[in-house]
Amino acid sequence: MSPISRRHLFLTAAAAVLPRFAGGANPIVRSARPEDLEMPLDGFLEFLTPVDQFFVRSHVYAPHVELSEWNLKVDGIVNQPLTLGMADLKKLPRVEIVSVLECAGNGRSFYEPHMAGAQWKFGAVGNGRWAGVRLRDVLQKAGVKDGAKEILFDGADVPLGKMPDFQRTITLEKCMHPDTLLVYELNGQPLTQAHGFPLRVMAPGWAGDSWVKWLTHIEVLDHEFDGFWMKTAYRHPAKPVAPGTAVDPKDMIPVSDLNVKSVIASPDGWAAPGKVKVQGTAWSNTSPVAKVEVSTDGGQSWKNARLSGAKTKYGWRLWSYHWQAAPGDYKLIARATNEAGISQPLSQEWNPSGYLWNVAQPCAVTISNQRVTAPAERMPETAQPAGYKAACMACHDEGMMRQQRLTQAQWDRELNKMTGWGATMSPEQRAAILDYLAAQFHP
Ligand SMILES: Nc1nc2c(c(=O)[nH]1)N[C@H]1C(S)=C(S)[C@@H](COP(=O)(O)O)O[C@H]1N2
Ligand SMILES: [Mo]
Repeated sequence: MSPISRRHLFLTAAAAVLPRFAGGANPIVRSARPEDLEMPLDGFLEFLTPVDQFFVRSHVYAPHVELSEWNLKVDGIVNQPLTLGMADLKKLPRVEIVSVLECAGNGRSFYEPHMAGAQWKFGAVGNGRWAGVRLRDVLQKAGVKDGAKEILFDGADVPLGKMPDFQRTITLEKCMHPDTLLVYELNGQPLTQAHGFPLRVMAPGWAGDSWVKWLTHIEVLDHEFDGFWMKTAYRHPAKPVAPGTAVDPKDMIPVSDLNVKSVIASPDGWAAPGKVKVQGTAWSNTSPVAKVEVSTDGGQSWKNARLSGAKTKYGWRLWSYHWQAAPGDYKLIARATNEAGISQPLSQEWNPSGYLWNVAQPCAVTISNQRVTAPAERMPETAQPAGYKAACMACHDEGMMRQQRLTQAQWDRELNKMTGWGATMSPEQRAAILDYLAAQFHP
């Protein structure tokens, strides 16, 4: 097979029909410690995502910040370094923007072959009304000097073990955009601890990794930052690669803009025959959603869905389509297109870290008078090997591993990464832990 046709084969396989039933009212706990929570499918029925349903992605434990002791330092190549308290920030004009926040890794669990990382399905995304001040106003107060290249953001969170501190840079151009904010409120309430109290970055249209939480320090740089979370993590290939390829980070570019995307929230796997309301949300990057089309026959024919909910630049749209459904098994697909004319792809390009999943994803729905329910998830039962708890659970719980479906070779690489970040185990323990992980949490 030529490389081209082989790639096509893999791409088609990656877009295979997936069983649904990801629903449920409470956030789905991917990891309890540190906290990674996913919004259930029901969340795609709401215009604004309630704070207690909003997904949480924290690489480490959420720091407890006392507002009375907190301040924001602004320095680097500026005319006037600043130390600002919340009262100082609140003197600047207040700006409110509705925007989607989506993790770059949302949908990672659908990629084949699988890769390590939080195994999100649909809900590492939410739509919020954010309030705060323009980052530009703060930067102009400090006076950015000529030669500024990018801006570094750091939060109050402390790394686990020898893991590198979570620090991210954003281009000067995006920082100076009037819609890039430092926010202190979500949906009319002060940010909660999980979402970055008291202040976080809001970079609308860009993936969540740029939205640094618990912000304490802004540094204007005259060079490209070379920290781990910019130079190694959150990069994806500029050109397509074959699924499973190991790509050198230097041959990849940083993740920035989100992709145009839609999710079907309902029906979730099953509906009774008759009039069925197919509905969900659709969002994009800095180019708003223009239309959503729905297919009930696996992509052979398409109908326009009705868009509803407020039309904002960065928020998601609600959409719905009334379908007269006879008993049978169907493949439903929703496909969003943005104002720039970019549509969701019908097959997904693979990338090594599983970022920016946005294929128009077929979902299987059974129309029947007999209710169809989700199969129960099986949990591993084998006894844990010696040293496993001490080596791994010092920093995080087993939720981190339970989500993964990795090969022995991939687990071997994860163990190298973790020992590099401070996990300690003897060679015998390492061998037993590797066997256990590969046997329990495999593809
Ligand atoms: N300081 C800090 N900021 C952070 C993170 C983090 O671990 N530490 N996680 C980032 C990632 S990867 C995402 S997707 C978003 C998630 O924001 P949320 O938890 O409010 O949904 O926060 C970002 N900001
Ligand atoms: Mo993320």
